[in-house]
Amino acid sequence: MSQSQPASKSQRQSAVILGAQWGDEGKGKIVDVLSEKFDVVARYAGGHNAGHTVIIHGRKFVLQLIPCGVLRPDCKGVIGNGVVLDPAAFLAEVKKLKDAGLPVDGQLFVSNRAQVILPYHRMIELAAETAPGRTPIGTTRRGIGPAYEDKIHRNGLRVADLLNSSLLRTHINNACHEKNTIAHALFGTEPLDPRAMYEEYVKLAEQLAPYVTDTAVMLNDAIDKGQNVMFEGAQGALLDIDHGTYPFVTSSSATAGGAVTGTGVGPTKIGTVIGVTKAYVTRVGEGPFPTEIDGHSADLLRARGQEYGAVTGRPRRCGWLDLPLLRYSNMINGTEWLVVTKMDVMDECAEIPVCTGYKIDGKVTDVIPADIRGFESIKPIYTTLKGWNCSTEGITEFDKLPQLAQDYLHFIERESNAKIGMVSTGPDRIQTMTMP
Ligand code: 2SA
Ligand code: MG
Repeated sequence: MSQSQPASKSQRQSAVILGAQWGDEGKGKIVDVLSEKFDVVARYAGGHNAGHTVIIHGRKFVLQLIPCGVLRPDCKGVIGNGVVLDPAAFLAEVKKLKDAGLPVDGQLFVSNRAQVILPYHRMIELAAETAPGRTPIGTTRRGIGPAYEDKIHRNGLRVADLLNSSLLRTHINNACHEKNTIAHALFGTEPLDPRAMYEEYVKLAEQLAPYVTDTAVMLNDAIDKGQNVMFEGAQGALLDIDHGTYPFVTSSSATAGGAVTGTGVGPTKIGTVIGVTKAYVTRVGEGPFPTEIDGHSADLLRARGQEYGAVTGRPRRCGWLDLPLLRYSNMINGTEWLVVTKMDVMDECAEIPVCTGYKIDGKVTDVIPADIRGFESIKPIYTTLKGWNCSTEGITEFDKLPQLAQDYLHFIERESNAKIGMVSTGPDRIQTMTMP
């Protein structure tokens, strides 16, 4: 294993931490563990479609929108401009944290330039996902895609605009007119009432206002003062709108580049990139998955790993580790460090196949197809490693892992072009090891 560790406070380094696969790699827990070394944690993409589960001393927290850093009293949380914010979901999450006794006020900040999700975004997504003739993506139905559509179409409502009541009224009136007409014509959807929507959102705006600030200024000031900022990714690299398995992706920049555009901090100020990968792979929603398995092995991984959507409760599809995709993810993100999670979930696997390459049309290749048809013709090439067949749960030192588990990690490190900095052996904060 590598000699040094991922960004420590003494190195004065900011870092992007993101999912290297299709999301649900266990980023929430890792962000929480690493946030001890950071002064600020900032979300830069996605919205309340993310489900970050953190277990602290047996107590479970599921955060969808708020960065995991707020679970540490001395760490600030920022929702950057690249996020799409549902004000009602945000305030409900704030309430949940306050009810759990966590101090949120004065510690949590929302970008004035973040885009707002409104009820018609959900209405349109729901209608489109279920409309005959459309390919369903298997979205979380939170209105994420339609909110980003409006942003790129220069038709969105930003948090700063939400706080301006006359602008809000005009925006809601115009948008409802347009969206109601389109949704009714295309999908026969019942219209939404703009007046009721305005009344609701003007109240939400009032409650949101104390959290709103220019977070780009705040983050740059923090870094200039020598503080460490962690940029917390949502979803995963393979769900990125540009680099993922399009069209079966989310609508934001889940890769490292999104940290720059989604917060207003330039790339020269970000020190490193940490990718989080499971010891196997899962995916929720539709789309290609070359190493997907079913039957007993899939059931075992799903049951041991509790592989169900944190937001929607959907069972996640399971498969073996896909090294061509991990190498691709490491390349597009410039990943320096890997964190391998859920090692303990593999404890009962007698054998562990790992995909080391692809065969497409009879040719061995490491190229990731750009199109879905290309993905469908992949025949994964597997190397089968021996399982360790004993419990690794809660082990916190690399040397105490069974030799075969150490071999598995060495294999991943050698084949993935990134250094393993940390390994997780259970859901709790303390079930984590840093490499020697
Ligand atoms: P969307 O709602 O527009 O972002 O959906 C588009 C695709 O992105 C996938 N997606 C996710 N994949 C894994 N985890 C996510 N978060 C939740 C979780 C999901 C859940 O942590 O478990 O609870 O189901 C997430 N969010 C979006 C989605 O499945 C679509 O394939
Ligand atoms: Mg998740």
